[in-house]
Amino acid sequence: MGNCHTCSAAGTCVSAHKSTNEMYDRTQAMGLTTIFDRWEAQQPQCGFGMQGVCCQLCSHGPCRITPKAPRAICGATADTIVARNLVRLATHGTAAYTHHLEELAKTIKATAAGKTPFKISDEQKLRDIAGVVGLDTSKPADELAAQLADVILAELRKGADEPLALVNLFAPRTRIEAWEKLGVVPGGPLSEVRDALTKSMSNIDTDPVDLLLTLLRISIAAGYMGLVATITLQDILLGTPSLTRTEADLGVIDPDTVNIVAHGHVPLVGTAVLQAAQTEEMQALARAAGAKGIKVYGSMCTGQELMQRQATTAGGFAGQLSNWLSQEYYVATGAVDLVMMDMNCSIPGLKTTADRFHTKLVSVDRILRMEGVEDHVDYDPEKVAEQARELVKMAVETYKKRGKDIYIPPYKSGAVVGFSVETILGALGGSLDPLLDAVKRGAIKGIVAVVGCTNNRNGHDGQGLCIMKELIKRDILVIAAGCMSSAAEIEGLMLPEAADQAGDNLKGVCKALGIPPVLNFGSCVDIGRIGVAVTAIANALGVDPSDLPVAASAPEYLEQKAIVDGVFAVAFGLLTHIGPVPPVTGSPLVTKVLTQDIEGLTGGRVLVEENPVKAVDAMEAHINAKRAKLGI
Ligand code: XCC
Repeated sequence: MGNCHTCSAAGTCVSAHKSTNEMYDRTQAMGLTTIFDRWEAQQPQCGFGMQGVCCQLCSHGPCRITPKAPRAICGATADTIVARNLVRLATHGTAAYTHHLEELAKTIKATAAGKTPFKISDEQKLRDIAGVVGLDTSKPADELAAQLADVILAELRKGADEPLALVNLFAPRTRIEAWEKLGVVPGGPLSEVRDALTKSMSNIDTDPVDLLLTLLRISIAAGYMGLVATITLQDILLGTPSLTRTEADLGVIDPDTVNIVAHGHVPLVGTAVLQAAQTEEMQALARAAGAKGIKVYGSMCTGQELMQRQATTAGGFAGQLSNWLSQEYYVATGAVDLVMMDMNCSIPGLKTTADRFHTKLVSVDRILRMEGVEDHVDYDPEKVAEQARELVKMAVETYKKRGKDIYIPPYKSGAVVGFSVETILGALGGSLDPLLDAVKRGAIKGIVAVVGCTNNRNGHDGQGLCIMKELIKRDILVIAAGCMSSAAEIEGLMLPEAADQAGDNLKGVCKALGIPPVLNFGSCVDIGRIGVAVTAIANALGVDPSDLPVAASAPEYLEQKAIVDGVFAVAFGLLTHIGPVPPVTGSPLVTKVLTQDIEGLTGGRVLVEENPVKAVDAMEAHINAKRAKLGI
């Protein structure tokens, strides 16, 4: 993987990014233990866990499946244990998505009642979607928005036996037919979560095949509600992303300002803080404290959300710092005053680093708590304007305690962000045809969504970046979302100039359109936006998504939401590369179903390949086969 990494001056190469490598050297010199050290301390990791064949559900356990003990004490096989563990992971992910969606729906209702600092920012999308779900679109925007939020909340709470209307309204017809055949058209996600959790208790559903069908069901529920509905409501409230130029990497941190980081997934508090931070009253407070002003930065997915909506929200976003694996290192610059942690992906290790400096960690979501963190400003849509001011004031107070030990790695890159179906249509003059023509004539061989988390198993962002670079070299357009977006931004792959790293054909298309070869679709929730884009392309060509020269890759998947995303992509009909190897290899049946048999049922399958070039070989072969089948 050598040439995909940039080592620090000291030669440290824990990450694909120079900035993270330098910061790791700095934490080492300080005697601070951070994530890469804790990783080392955990090696070697348990082979049973890696294969998914450890069951701890009842007090007879833990049971581990071995050739000598091929069944658990209850009689469960490796197939049952692996499938059940997988369902539990996906259930967790789906549950988390419903929290994000519910917060948004409630915020829209409060906004419609004039009780928040937000406004309905994309009225066109509101009216379009309201029309699709059957609402009377002649109503005033606020009233309509409240009704739409009620529709979504009702969908969320539907029974498991009441098919989700959103699937019926938004999924390609051919997909619905495939899912109906399998009996996996889901009901309301909360009911699906309850059923899946109940089934995966000990001795309820012990049939691995039924558990895998449950996995599909819950992932489709998450796909249409957790992803598609969430991004739709988010666009309606905060604005559909539009093209913006921004900067990324730790070098964006300004040592002379009060620095606040929005960290997590739900961009509501972050947006309110962006607005508050720009008021003269707050800026004056910062100046009185000796700072030049206040800056709000992004981290992980909340950062992607804020960055892509600068035109519709308050603006004033100061840049994206990094992704999941680098959270301790931006704190270790010594120049971050306050981190607002919303929903998931705030690691407990952050507190140790924050304590070594002056940094204040604040949870801004009622479901997030961290050992040792005492400051909670739990998001309340009706109070968020005041909460935002309180957070900015906390940051100013903390700034006063900032020490002199500051090091900001001098690296940053520009990035063009804010791609979506709407911006692509806008850039192409209102029709997908120029893009489809480029695909048909082979200038764009295919499209791969490189999405999801970052993972140290193969080096921070190393796999993801290698895969993206290799794909564009082969004239395959990349769409990124989640922590993979940060990885690409930092390494300059989201600049139009990066077209020079693409194959000649893709380079020509990018230069003609002025776009980068890696398009930023935003956060991990924005995988829903990718689903919408693939649906639009499939509809325009009159084929099923599984017929398209398209694939997905989550090369560094990490957590439970990513599992759901991956399974949703497979249900959607896509070849889905997943790395590192998910904990299924202990089950011959689950491995075979997910990597082979399922293709005959949904058209998609999981591709497991840890070598990035070989993974790209397989995705390219898949794309070529789909092209041949389409006769293009
Ligand atoms: Fe978390 Fe979304 Fe994963 Fe990154 S990408 S590690 S979930 S922040 Ni979704």
